[in-house]
Amino acid sequence: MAMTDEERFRFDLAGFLIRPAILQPDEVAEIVDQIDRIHHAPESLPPEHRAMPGGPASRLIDHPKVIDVLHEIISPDIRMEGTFCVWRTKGQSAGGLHGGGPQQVDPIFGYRFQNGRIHAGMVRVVFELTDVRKNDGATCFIVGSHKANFPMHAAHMSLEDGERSPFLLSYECPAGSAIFFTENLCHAGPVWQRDTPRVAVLNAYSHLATHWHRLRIPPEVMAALPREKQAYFREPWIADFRTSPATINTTERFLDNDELPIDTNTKP
Ligand SMILES: O=C(O)CCC(=O)C(=O)O
Ligand SMILES: [Fe+2]
Repeated sequence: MAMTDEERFRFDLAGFLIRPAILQPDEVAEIVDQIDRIHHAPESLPPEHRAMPGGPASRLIDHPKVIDVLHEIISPDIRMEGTFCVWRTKGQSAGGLHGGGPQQVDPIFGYRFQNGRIHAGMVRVVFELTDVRKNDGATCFIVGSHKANFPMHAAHMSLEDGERSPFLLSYECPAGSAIFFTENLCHAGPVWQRDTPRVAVLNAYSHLATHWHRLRIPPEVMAALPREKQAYFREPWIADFRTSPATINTTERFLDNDELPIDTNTKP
């Protein structure tokens, strides 16, 4: 168990958790440069670095301080579900509050606590690559809404100044921090308020047995990843009973056999 008691308590209580400054400044700078070029001069990058999670950003796929949390709150068997990056300038936003409450996008996103441990469905990991201060407009959350028993109430869904729910929380953190949240938590990407852009990578993970979003990762980006990182995009299943004993879809099996398929967006 790699999470501290306090981290576990916080994630369960609020639905999100911050691990501050888990990236070194040079790692942050390299990924910021990549995202800058992706948005403003993609041809200055090799094709396999022109989209997430390729190039310098591939470091984030299996960052040990992220994976240990995911193993505990999702499962030891996880896959990467999706990834995108933002270069968000002042005035831009991702949209309003969504998620939370009992109805859920689908029960597969559900947040449960059972047998002494957390079982989160899809989990988003936001890497903030610029310093974030209070009220800058980073991702915000209605705390506890991942466990809410009543539907989200209209009186708590505003992002307007003076009309915000007292339960709407955001965060401040240094560049290089990771924020984890269950996708069943009500959240929003509000209007960015700073002159310097918000640069962030938003990755999503889920249980190895599930697959919600079809991948949009360009094949050349996927093909250039090392096999250990491609393992996060292996087929979504646990056991194959066509063999006896059953074959288990482990990372080790994937690494031992280069023929095993990677999920790409070339399939119809
Ligand atoms: O852009 C943001 O801050 C939040 C994006 C979002 O809603 C999500 O990642 O699910
Ligand atoms: Fe969202």
